[in-house]
Amino acid sequence: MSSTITAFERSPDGGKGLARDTRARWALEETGQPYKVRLVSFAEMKKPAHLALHPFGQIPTYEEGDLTLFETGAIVFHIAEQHAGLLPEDANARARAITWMFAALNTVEPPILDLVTARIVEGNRSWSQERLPLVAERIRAQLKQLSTRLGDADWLDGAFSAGDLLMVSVLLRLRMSGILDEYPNLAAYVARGEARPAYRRAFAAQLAINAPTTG
Ligand code: GTB
Repeated sequence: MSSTITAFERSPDGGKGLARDTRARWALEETGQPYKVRLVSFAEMKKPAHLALHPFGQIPTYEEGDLTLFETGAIVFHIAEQHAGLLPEDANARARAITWMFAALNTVEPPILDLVTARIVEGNRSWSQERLPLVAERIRAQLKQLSTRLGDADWLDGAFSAGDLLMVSVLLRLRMSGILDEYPNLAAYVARGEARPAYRRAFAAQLAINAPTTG
């Protein structure tokens, strides 16, 4: 059954693929599922029709028959559970892949989001320049451990999984900061994720909306 996701009518990143619909698109592409996209404006996201789908008035949402989901992690997990390609068959390997999904969203992403907040939302506060290095150090503390764990492997635990999909997506938000390049194996890991045909299709689809080429 085809699903419908929501995405920004116009993403603030202008098509860099950082808005979270890219994560849902990537999961759908990895598992070969057709999907539709409904574009919403910032104003529409806060109106009752969208709030009925997403209580916090955000994107992405996911609709499939009479099921509606929000939270990208839950959407990716649902897609991975329903379709082959993102979670291993073996029960223990599957549990470990799910652990990496949570690690990406609960451990690695929070300080990265703090950096975005510190730079963009709090950038003009008097204390901002003092806070930024502290936030960056918290990111480095997690990346150091992640880098050690990944070592020379291609993916976090055997074959590419939904854990890698979310970890690569989370790390992508760091690229502009230069911090990712301090960990060459993590930078290469992210590049491997971006090189996957499914990621490229997902990226191209959101780019077509946010930076359409003029004829
Ligand atoms: N926990 C939720 C999830 O994982 O799904 C968070 C969802 C969320 O943050 N959605 C954002 C949103 O709808 C878009 S993705 N924001 C509008 C609002 O809250 O009113 C976050 C995002 C936005 C923009 C960029 N960017 O421009 O680089 C990157 C990421």
